[in-house]
Amino acid sequence: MQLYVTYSSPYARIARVVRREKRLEDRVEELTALTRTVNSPYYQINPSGRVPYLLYHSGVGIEGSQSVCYVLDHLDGAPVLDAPVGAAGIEHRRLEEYARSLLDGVSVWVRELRRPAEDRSATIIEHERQRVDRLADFWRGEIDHPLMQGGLNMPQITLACALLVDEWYPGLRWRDGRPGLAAWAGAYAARRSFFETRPRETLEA
Ligand SMILES: N[C@@H](CCC(=O)N[C@@H](CS)C(=O)NCC(=O)O)C(=O)O
Repeated sequence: MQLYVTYSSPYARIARVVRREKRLEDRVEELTALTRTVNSPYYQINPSGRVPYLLYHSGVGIEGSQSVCYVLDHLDGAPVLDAPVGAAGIEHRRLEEYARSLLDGVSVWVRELRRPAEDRSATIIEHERQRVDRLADFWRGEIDHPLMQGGLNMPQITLACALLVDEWYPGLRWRDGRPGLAAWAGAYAARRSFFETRPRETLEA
């Protein structure tokens, strides 16, 4: 079984974290994909060209961090990441979606910064900067929620991967005035699964 990733994708990092948390290193090989490149050989493997992508039994693959993590979590027959049933399941989904909203926002922002300076949109960057600021305030208010403090789950992993995009790009500046949220993220950054998937470069504005 092969998990295709890039080292700079926060979506791929979610799957890379789950692979390590579930101790699947021997069953799931982690391979880097060449994305955003004309005629990349990766397009023969996953036509969408996106990561993460998991090639599982009989050569069938699945993409997307939520779906890939679902498969990884169920491989050992002892899933721990599924949303609970009932009201707690609604809370789980509400929080995961807000974490994903932050992740989508920072991803658009950082994607813009990776373009040559003359191709960047100041409007998009400012729109996403304001979204990140609002959502960081939202998370400052929700970070003590029992689902964000208890056993590891998808809302936690998704939020940690979104916030820790500032390991690539310190310019996100969500930590300013939010020491509780910074302490929460710091605990995840120190876990083996996050440490091993930390960025290998930083990006300046
Ligand atoms: N909704 C997807 C988003 C995945 C995604 O956008 N991945 C980006 C990397 S951050 C990608 O593969 N981009 C390559 C491309 O757009 O060609 C998920 O949750 O995994």
